[in-house]
Amino acid sequence: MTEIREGALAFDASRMLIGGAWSAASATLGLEDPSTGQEIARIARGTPADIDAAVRAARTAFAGDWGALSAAGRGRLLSRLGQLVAARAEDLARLESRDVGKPLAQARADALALARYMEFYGGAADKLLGETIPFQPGYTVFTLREPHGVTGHIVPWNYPMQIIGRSVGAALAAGNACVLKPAEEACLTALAFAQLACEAGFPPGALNVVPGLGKEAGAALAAHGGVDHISFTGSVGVGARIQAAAAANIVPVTLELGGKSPQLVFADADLDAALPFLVRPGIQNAGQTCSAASRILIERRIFDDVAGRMAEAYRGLRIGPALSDPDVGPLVSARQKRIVEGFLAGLPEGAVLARAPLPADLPPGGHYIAPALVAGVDPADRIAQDEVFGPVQVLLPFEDETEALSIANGTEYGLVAGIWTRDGARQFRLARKLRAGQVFVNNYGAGGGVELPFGGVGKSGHGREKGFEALYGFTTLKTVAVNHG
Ligand code: TXE
Repeated sequence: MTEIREGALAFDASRMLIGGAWSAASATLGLEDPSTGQEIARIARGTPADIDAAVRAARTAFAGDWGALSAAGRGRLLSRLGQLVAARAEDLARLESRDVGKPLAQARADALALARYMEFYGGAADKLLGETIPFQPGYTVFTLREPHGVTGHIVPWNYPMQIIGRSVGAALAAGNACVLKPAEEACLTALAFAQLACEAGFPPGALNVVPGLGKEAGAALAAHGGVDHISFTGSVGVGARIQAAAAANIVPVTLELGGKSPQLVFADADLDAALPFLVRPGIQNAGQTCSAASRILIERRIFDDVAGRMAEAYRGLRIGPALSDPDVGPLVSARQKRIVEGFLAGLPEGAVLARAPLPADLPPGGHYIAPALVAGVDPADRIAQDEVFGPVQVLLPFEDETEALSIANGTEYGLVAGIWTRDGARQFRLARKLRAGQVFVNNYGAGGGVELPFGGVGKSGHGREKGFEALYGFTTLKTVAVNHG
């Protein structure tokens, strides 16, 4: 038993939500505060049997009370859940901050995004329309958007609230019953969210949460024959395994994997406006963001100017424990820190242009790393090709638009791209030619708007989450042809 208290939130972190009941697990795992390295809770180590029970509970809900609700009824429940999340946003933010090591202001934005996802998908639930199709005389043909049934959601530790909001929110709005497997590194807000869903009045089994290890609970969920759709956010390697497991059951998957997202800065850009958008998406959540702007491509004649401004911004970054609301908190784990340090250790002499200062009084057990700005490397080098998932940005010069495009499109990934230019024709030209699931012109991320469909191409994955588009992925289309001739 581990009692977690944060403001008005209080729950036993070692339990799982299965079929509306908070069950004890046969074993537990330690959950660490990345800011201090201290254990903050024991969480359930869900087993394949627990996953099986959760999938069965979801199926029962889908065939029963949850499946019988009208679309408007589902929407009302989601809206009510959104209000509960909004009312506890500060508590949820503090919980996320402790669990993920995320600076408090960033965790607050995530909590508000979770509320906003519930509001958006609550409003969208009864607006998912089919169509009528002109056909032969004597026929009426129409389509129905139907839920898959039971959906599995395997989420990572970097943005638990945001990812649960966009994936579980859309799946529930479309009428699916969900089984959620949060990450072993961070799952407190998933449990708090589930508690609020119970409070909002969701029928038992509509949402089930089974924490546990990826290779145990996660693998069991991906391979379960009773799951009709899998939504996964995480690494490319595990994504490939999820897709293979789903292939064995012939079920669709949505994969949101990594990225090596570029921003292209042209000499005619408004640099004052661009600067915060160049730095922030590189160091936000200590760079542990799938859409991190990890490559900054700069037109050669302004390279030194932009590099100098970014270096200055890096030297001013405040690093500290997450709840002290620094610019950059710790990495999530000792393992993640080792991965990032491994990348930096492999750099040629002099490639680090600037590093943020690490304060001397950081808690000794925390997983802190000084953000690093890298330059003078080749676009084909590992640091410019692979996802680092830490506060490291690579600066690369280009001569002209053709070279910029070739560097930008020259990785296996295709998640996000940013363009900074005042030239309107170039904006449209590049927006079409960049290989990415989303392109931002003279901004980066558009404030994370929940309305904007999100997903990747290439090794960044496939399928779309967020926005109305996500609802299509969480439904299957039925065509009905009535012969009344
Ligand atoms: O990811 P994993 P990790 C990338 C990033 C990072 C790397 C490793 O580059 O450095 O992945 O991070 C569950 N079957 N991203 O190890 O292992 C696991 O329990 C089923 C990018 O944390 O992919 C967790 O819930 N599930 C990314 C989730 O998968 C399994 C976010 C993610 O863990 C499983 C995170 C298995 N065999 C990491 N193995 C993004 N796109 O934002 C693990 N899991």
